[in-house]
Amino acid sequence: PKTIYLKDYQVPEYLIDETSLTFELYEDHSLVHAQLVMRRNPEAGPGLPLLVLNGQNMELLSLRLDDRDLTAADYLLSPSELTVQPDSASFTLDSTVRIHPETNTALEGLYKSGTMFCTQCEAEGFRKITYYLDRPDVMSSFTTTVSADKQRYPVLLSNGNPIASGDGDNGRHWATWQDPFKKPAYLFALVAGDLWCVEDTFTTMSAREVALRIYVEPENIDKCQHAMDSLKKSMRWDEEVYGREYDLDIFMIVAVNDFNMGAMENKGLNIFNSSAVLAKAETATDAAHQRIEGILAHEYFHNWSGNRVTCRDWFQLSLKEGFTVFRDAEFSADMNSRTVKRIEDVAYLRTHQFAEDAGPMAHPVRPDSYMEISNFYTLTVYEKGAEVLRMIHTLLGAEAFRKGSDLYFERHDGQAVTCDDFIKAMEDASGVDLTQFKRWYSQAGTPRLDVREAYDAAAQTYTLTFKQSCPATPGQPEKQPFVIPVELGLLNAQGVELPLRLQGEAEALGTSRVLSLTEAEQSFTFVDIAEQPLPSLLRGFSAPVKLSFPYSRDQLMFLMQHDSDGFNRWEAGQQLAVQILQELIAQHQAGKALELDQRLIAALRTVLENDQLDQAMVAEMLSLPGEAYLAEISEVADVEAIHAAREFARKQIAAELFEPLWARYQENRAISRERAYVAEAAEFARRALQNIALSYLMESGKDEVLAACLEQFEQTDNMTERLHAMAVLVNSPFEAEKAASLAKFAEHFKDNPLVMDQWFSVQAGSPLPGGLARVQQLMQHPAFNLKNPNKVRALIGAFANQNLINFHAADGSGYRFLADQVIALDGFNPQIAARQLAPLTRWRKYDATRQALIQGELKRILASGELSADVYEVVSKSLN
Ligand code: HT7
Ligand code: ZN
Repeated sequence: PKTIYLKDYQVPEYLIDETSLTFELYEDHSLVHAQLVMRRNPEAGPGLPLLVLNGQNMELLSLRLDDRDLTAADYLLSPSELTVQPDSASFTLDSTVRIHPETNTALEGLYKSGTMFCTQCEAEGFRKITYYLDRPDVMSSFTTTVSADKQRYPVLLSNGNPIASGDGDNGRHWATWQDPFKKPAYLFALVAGDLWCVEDTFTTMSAREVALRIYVEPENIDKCQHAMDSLKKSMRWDEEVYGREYDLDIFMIVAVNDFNMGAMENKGLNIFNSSAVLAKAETATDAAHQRIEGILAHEYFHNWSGNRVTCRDWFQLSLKEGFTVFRDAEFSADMNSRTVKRIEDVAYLRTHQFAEDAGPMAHPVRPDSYMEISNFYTLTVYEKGAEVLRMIHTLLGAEAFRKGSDLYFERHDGQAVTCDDFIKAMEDASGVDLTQFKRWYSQAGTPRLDVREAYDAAAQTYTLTFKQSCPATPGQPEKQPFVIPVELGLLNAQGVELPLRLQGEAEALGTSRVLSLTEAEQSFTFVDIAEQPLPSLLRGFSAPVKLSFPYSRDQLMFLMQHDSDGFNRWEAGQQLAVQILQELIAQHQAGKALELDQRLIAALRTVLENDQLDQAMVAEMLSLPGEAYLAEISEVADVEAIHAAREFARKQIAAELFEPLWARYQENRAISRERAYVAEAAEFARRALQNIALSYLMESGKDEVLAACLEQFEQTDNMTERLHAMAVLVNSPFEAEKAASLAKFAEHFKDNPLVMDQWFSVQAGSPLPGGLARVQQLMQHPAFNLKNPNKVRALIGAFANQNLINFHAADGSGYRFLADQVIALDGFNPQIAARQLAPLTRWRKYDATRQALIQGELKRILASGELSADVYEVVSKSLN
């Protein structure tokens, strides 16, 4: 495969003003007729160069240029392009192609999910539907007619508004849709199926009524209400917070079972993985409800950040994805607990994106090159991209940021633009120069920030010195200093926050403020500091960096109790736990008996006994840093020592804090028994605490806890309680109860694929010995299907990403298994195959033996035959 470079970008030679498509869908093939009204792009210069259209996996049946039928002598056909010589600056090109959605297992382009036809065109799927200029800077208006058998496919959908429909011959029917907004081909969508829909309306801020429809297979019609509520909340929030109004008369969502990602923001016709839409108390957990709310918002917000203003090229992906993730995170923070949302996002970023940034696939938020763009829908582009937006928000303040986003949407409505255009709008609206800040878009790697303090009692000054550095990443040996916003406060010995006045300032500016670091090393001196303070640094995780300050354990315990910043209270607890777990890891490695620093117990006891604290915060503070995070922050990750240390700490906590945990569990379980399930923040918080308490309590092995767990499993109206009870049983030594609960659950939910995904994941994630054998056995289960991405993620993905102790088995069996699955998957779904590779790309983190075993598997994949560009890119870069 060849590498594409950002520096080679050129404007398109031709433009497509109007696109008229006709689809004839049949069981054994489909026909696509495309009429493209085209013209020479005036920005591309003079002359009439060759017109090169993208197209793959299709059979060209006819081609016509204006009124002239073209024969094979008039065009050039390759496996990926169709080349034609236009003879005037404006022309119409008509083509008819035959394609095979019924055998399209890659789930890209037009394909079948069950009995339904659907599409996925981002990033480059449209070229598998018809010959086209399949690039985001070619924007066209689309009119689409779909025809299919009426009985099998009573519902025929595409983008925009329905303008005509009717019956045809042989039991067929048709519908025509017109999208008034110009869009790139990646936002095209088509759906045909036997679907039911839940309907509602939304009245926009300018009093227009919009029809809302969620289409699902008939058996899922009872699981749409949460998605509909989330959609309406998102629409209102985007009006209130960003002044963005929906623009068509109808907004449709379709749920499909076979989908490579979470969802897709096609104009007016979003297509969702069914796991990102369907929820009701009995079948979806609280986490699933919250994920659905977030994804609904994300896709809806794309209508402006992505669709009305889109990307010039795929290097600019974070322009829409980073911005939209930032928008959806703020939405979720407003709908639920802001601090808890931030904690969850930061924990995820630090565990997974930091690992990506430190590995062989590390790339900037705006990559410079790629072989296969599907590989760049990454945590860096999405999550780090959102952090970059958050930093702009922090540096500019909410008001100027809003002015900047208003200017951006106004200035670029209907255009395909770059990250520079976005930054320019922010600069113009705020007057802030973001030139140096833009390094966040071009430099990969996670910056390190080392902080030291100096207190001068005589002068009553307190100086913080920040030293930033960033490790080398592929192709980037040296880095220039970043702009790093550090929000901080200073606490005195009573935990009171001090007024913050920097040397040279006339007066103090509050007790929490943002310092903007711009140099490799920089000092800030605060004046009027009467006693040695304790700094609370990087509040709210104001920048995606690895901060290091030599806190003692006692200081961390103090911050846990007194910091006014909720995020930093949690962070202090995490740092305390990390220090103590690292000590246990070292003890394990030295062959010593493990001994837990009792300060961890004392700190958690205080948290558990604090009834003023939000229950969701209590649950978060009780959660020890995960094994994957402990691996990420290790020089060399010793999976056995990490697992042993964490398990030991959990057991100790359970033993020492049994009473307060039991009290918290019982009080919440009693409430759960009395109340019907409600999907709202306070209840999520309550159940989160109830469930984490149960996990610890089960470590005790006591009969009364087992009885409580079984009672929760049996006597509940919701999946949050049932699944968690089953999960803790699965991880327990109670073999009979474990087998019985798994069997009962599977029998009850065998016809619900999304619930069975959870059943697979719980077992795949169990750290008990024999993990690989269990996963291999589960792959034979009738509910498992390697062709379905959700099943792959639920079983293979959960094993490789969440079950470190089994996946990293010293004999390399986990690696061999994953490599086998990647090779198999690559034969029919390259995107999913490449995504499963992530854990193998991290080989440098492990000991020499494991490094050799993983490299061996990567080489075996490389030698296994003809690979897709997707898998080839990840494997070859990982071995470099
Ligand atoms: N913008 C969407 C990206 C997407 C995608 C990309 C590659 C392959 C399949 C895909 N499905 C959806 C999703 C989003 O960020 O909203
Ligand atoms: Zn997105």
